[in-house]
Amino acid sequence: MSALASLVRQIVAETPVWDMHTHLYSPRFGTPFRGSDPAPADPQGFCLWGFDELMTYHYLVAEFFRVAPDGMTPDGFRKLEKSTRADLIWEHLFVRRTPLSEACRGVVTVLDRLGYDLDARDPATLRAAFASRTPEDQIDEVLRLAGVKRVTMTNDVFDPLEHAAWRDDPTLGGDDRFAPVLRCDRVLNDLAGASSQLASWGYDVPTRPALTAAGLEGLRRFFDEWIDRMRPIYLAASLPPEFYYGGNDDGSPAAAVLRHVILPAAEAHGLPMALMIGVRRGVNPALADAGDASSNSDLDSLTRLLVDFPGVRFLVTLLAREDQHQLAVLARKFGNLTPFGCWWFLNIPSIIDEMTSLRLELLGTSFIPQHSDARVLEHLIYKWGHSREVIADVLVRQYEKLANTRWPVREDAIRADVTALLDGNFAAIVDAAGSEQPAVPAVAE
Ligand code: RAT
Ligand code: ZN
Repeated sequence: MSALASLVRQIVAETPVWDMHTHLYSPRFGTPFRGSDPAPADPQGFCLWGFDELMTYHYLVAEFFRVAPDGMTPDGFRKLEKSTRADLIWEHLFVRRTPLSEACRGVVTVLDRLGYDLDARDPATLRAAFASRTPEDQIDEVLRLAGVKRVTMTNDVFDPLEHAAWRDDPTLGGDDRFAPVLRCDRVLNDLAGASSQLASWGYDVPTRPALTAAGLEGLRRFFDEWIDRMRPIYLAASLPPEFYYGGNDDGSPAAAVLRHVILPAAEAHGLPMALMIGVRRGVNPALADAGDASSNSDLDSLTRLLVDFPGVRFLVTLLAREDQHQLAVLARKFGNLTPFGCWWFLNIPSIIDEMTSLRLELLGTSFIPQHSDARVLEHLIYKWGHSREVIADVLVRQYEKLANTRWPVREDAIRADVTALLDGNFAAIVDAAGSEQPAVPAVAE
């Protein structure tokens, strides 16, 4: 390996990351597993860690159902104890087969980095290794091993349990290691359902039709109140492939709510808006959260949003591999668009390599190459470990091409580039948005 290649690899390996999209929660949200900590577990808790959570991750559930024993149905599987489900997945994906898929290899990386027994065929040995830790010890150890300085949560304001938790304790977002994000899928994808939910929580939102001026104003008041309560660092939503925004009020309720409520709220509060487009939910409903797939998105709709809302910073990730080039081209045209991450089914080394190369070639370092989407704390170890290797490969190739000219490729420049990619670009977007924070205009009555 050349000296330049090893320097780049070392810098990528040691630069701290701000993980801009995860489904992790701080321990303030309670944890269903306390390991060796004698405090009582909270079965409804959101902070997930440990062997059983790792094994029952929906990525692995989907893979398990390709090889599950005859007669095992998703419904029957869900009714089993979590530890029984974990044992089954371990048996079928790790003992009877070699763990070659990315999600399986990820578990192996986690066990390896934590120093647990890789020869163990008995899941009880591994379960006990995790159980010897407390949640706080594990958080410290995982953040250290993953080189992650801060994670970003996904706080679903329409999830009844999470909604209740924030109502009871508005300081939930106060753990600096876990930044809050207000996620609002439901109001975009099921407006009628979201409106009746809000009405049942006592908000003055007509249940149907919600798209009157009064309904939109009621929704806006709800968002203003919850932005003040949660203090999110950005607003976020995932959208289906067929999401269409025509720049007028002829389209779907989702387009109207974005146009009249969410994007104006983002602008008024100085918050970026993350859009994750291209998920086709529930193609196999029996598999529940393991049953989603992807399809191509309408980039013309995204273009119209960028034209109509130049004052909003958009963080965008798309689920279809085929859309990635067009997204990068669009980012060359709009400074308020930052492509981020290799989302979900794209978070595999071969595609991270392809996407990071094309983004680097079209955008220089002005993008965010990766987020983890971790749902279980220990995921951070493999998602970042594997991604860092690929990001380093891509950078080495590009720096070596430069170094083959007489351009001096210096260590301080490499450090600055890598810091921008893994932390600084996102921090700048969030900070810039935060520092703008214009006064929130009163909603017209
Ligand atoms: O990657 C995932 O874990 C998915 O289940 C989704 O949560 C997706 O990332 C999302 O945020 O909607
Ligand atoms: Zn996610």
